[in-house]
Amino acid sequence: MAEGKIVAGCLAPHPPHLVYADNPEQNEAYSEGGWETLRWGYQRLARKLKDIDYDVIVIFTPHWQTYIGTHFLGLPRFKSKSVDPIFPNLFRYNYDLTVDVELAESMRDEASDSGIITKMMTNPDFRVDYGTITSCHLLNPSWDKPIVTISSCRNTHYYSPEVMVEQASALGHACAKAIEESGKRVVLVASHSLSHRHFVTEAPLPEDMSLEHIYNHSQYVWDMKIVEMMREGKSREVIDIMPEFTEQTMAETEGGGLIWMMAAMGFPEYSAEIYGYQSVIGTGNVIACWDPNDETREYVL
Ligand code: 2X7
Ligand code: FE2
Repeated sequence: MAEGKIVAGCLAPHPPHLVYADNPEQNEAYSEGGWETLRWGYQRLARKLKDIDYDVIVIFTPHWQTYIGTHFLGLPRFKSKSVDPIFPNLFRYNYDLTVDVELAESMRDEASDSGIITKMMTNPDFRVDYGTITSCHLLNPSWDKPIVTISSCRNTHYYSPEVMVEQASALGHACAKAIEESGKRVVLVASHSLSHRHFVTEAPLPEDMSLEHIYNHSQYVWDMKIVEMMREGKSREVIDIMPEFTEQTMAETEGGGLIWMMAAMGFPEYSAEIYGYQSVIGTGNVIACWDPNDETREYVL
């Protein structure tokens, strides 16, 4: 059996506003559009992924928060309605997704062997979080690949951002080992925004783009610094300054997704492809992809 491998790693923010703005048939709310810079960037990345031969998407989400260990989706199918707890007006999405349980269990076993507390989610009524649904929908709207969702253990809050770097890196190494042994071709997804201070009052019409803007200049400068380092292939350095970035900008990196993905990919030294940056209710969102294949890696934006 050929060795399994990670064929792409995507930083894929999940504001439910982006699904709302797309008006897919699965979502009950109706919009007049909005946030095109991000949505068009996602469409371009989704087209790239269509041309990549892969078996499964493995996604790490900060909106499945677990306090004791890391959990993995552990049943072959989950079907329900996902309602965003903060924005039920925007996001009531009927999903029906399949899970690669074999890979989920192997990642769990490797993580457990490396000392991480783990658990499989085998409750058939479990409602999959909107981070998973939003990022997966935007990267693969046809939902024709199985997924594995990995929860975010609350290390940053329980301990510190530094402990999160250690724990999420260990999890990344364990997942990479399981992927290698699986023989499968895998797309990794870190589902989150960058800076995360946000508005506290919603606009009367959520998609009114005349009211959308970055929260403040210093958040924006931090985000641009991180994006620049991604472009320069400085992924190790991005993770090194992550504790400070997370604290200064309340960043959603606190959940560990990007740390996990960079560790699993061996801290790439090549440029990340950048597909777009835009604010959603003031939060900073970049869509980026690390393509390990020198022949297909592009300069996108
Ligand atoms: O979960 C989110 C997010 N990360 C960013 C923006 C808006 C809403 O929800
Ligand atoms: Fe979020």
